[in-house]
Amino acid sequence: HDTVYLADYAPFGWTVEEVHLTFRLSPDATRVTSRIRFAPNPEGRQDRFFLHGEQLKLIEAKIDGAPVSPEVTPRGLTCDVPDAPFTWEAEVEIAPAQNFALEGLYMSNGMYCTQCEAEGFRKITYYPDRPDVMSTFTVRIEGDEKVKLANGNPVDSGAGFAEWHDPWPKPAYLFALVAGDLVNHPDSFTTRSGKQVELNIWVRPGDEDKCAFGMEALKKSMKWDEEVYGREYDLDIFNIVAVDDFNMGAMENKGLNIFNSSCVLASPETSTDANFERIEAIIAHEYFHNWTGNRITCRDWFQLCLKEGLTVFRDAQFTADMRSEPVKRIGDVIDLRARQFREDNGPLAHPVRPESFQEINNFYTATVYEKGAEVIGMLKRLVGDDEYYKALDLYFARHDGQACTIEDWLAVFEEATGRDLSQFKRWYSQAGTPRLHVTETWEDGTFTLHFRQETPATPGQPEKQPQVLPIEVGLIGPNGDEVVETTLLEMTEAEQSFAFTGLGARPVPSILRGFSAPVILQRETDNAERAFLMAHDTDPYNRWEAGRGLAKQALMRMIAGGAAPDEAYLGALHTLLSDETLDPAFRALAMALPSEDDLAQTLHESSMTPDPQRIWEKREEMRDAMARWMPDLLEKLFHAHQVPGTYQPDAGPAASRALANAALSLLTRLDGGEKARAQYASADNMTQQLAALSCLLSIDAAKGELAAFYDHWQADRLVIDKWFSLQVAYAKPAETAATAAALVEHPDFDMKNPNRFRAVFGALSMSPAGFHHASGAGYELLADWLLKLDPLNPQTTARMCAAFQTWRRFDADRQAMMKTQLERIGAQQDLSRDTSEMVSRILG
Ligand code: B3K
Ligand code: ZN
Repeated sequence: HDTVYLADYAPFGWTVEEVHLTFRLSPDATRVTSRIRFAPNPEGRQDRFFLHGEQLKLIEAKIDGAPVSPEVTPRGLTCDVPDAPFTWEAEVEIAPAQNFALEGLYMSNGMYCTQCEAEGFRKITYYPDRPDVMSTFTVRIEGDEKVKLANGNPVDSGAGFAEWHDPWPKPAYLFALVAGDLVNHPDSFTTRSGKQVELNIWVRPGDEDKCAFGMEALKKSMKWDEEVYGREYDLDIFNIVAVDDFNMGAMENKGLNIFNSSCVLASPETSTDANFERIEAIIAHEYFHNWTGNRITCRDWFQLCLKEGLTVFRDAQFTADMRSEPVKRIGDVIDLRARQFREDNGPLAHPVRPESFQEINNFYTATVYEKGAEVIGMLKRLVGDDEYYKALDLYFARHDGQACTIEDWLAVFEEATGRDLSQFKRWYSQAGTPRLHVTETWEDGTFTLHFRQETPATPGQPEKQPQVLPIEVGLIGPNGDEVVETTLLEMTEAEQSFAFTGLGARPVPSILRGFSAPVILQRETDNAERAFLMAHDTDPYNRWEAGRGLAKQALMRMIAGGAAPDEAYLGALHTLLSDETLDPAFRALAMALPSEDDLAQTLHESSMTPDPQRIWEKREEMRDAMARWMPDLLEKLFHAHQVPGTYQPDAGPAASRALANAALSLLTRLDGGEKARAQYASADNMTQQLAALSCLLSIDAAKGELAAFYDHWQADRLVIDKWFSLQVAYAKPAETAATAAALVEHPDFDMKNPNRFRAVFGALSMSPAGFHHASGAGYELLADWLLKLDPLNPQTTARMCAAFQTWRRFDADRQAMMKTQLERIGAQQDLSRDTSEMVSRILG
């Protein structure tokens, strides 16, 4: 398969002035006719006129009305064209009902829908399918479906047709079309300049009662973007459509966002608090793309973080404003460490702006998204809030309507702030997680922090240069009072020291407050100091971090040294949990132990070989100890944080439920599931029901409830996804693979539906002790099913191959078994480009 390089970028030789498309819908033979006005591009002449096109049947092509015979290959066509503006017309036939890759035009439960990002438009018609080619689109849809939608504003409709016009020039990846017998949840929004916008969420009949929350989230997002970034919506209508078969979360198509139904449909009975929070965030994310992504898009796919990093950063700001800022930050750091650090420290490591790829869909990663957002956060910390918004205003003013690069983005910041960002730019080009070592000295009232940074080699990048690290630091005096408030240290050298003078006594430093840079902090410290910070730090993030450090130390000593659960940790946790002034959501987070994978990663960092089974057992032992150490407190928390009255998904009641349910999961270890069973029986919302069911599953006492749950919810596909995944997630490690293998025999298992496939196999690969069970059954089962899925849906297959990315961490037996499975996948005839690239990168 061919590799594409950033260094090879060249503009397309023609500009596109306008695009007219007509769709005559039919499941097995949809006809798409295009009329496209091309003109030679003064900024980049090319000799050969090439249009992308894949899996298309070309019926006819014309230039300025005269038939032509282009040279057609499986990747596209070339044609002789005049050296002047011309009109290209083509008719192609496609088969949406046969499209299981869910890219291009496909069908889901009888409805037509599209997914074009990154390179799916070429499966709809011949076109320069690259983000720097922008044009207005007019779309006519012909078919009997009740509802026919496309981008932009509606211009005309009648018996069997609808016409849409999108006045904003856009790249083809933002094209969308939906047609089906859908029903809508309507509303409207008046922008701050007084423009009335029609809003709709379109769903399958029967899902109408699951739209209200998403609609509120949309209106809040629209208002927030006006208030915080000064960005108004720019069309007469904004449509969201829920689709059951979808490869990812959602897609920001101009004026017509398409959502995985799991990321928009919500009701108290069927969705958990976590679902509600995620839905609110994804709706915001896709809406925010209207400015950061659509109005200003990417010049090429290497610049993906330009829109994704920034939009993730914006949706995180939104969630922090709607809910709790520290809780959002802590949750994001947990995810970053779990997914991005894992990627950055293994064979899949790549820069936030990659420099080559075979299949761009493989680069919609935690690094591009989440580390990309961290980079924006660091920039904001370095320049300060005022300068940040000044730079953003300049970005929107200067680049509106353009397809841009990271260079354009940084130039705007340099100009708005007068800073030189050339060193900062390394965050975009250097892969790998920097290690930040710190030591301290104390002399004559001066406290000095000595930092040393170092980034390990990553594939293709043996040597690393020092990066700009914004390090936020505060100092706490021995009596627990803060003596130096949060101060931003700007580290630019490989080694650098910062002194704080005039102090009366040696302080305790609180370093990397708010997780101000995505690094691994390496510092010799003891538990007394951690407990001190856990009690006194004014920075809630570092207060949590201190507790996590204590828990991690305790677990590491149990795993590596056979120690008993640390009473100092249990005592400190008891103190923190008893503090009723602390946000219950914060306390619930403090109660969660570092994940199995986090511990495996840490062991590996310290040159030890993680044993997934032992990690699992020691975490279980610690949780038993927690339950036995504080039964009265847990009982008290459980009762004090019950939420009376009608279920509300807001942050306040959700936080109470999180704490009560965290207590319940420990209490279940003591009471044989009595309280959990009672909660299950009386629950009137999915949060409480699922929490109780999980508790019962964790002690293997959920047989009756599991069957009742299925009977009750069997008609609700999103709830049944939960039913599938919980059983795998809570199986004992020796039974995880067998549980998954049994579930795929269930009549409701459908490998073609990505949500269902992920419910089973995502849960398998995210249960470390089960997936890495010494028998190798987990590896083999996953490989079997990835091989089955690849011919149908390469994107989802490739993504799930990442389960094997940590293979080199483990012992020789496990390594050999994983390598065997990776090689087995790699050897499959006609393996997709997506999966083959992933397998070869993982094998290294
Ligand atoms: N931009 C889309 C992701 C497209 C993924 C293509 N494989 C959703 C988002 O980030 O908002
Ligand atoms: Zn996005």
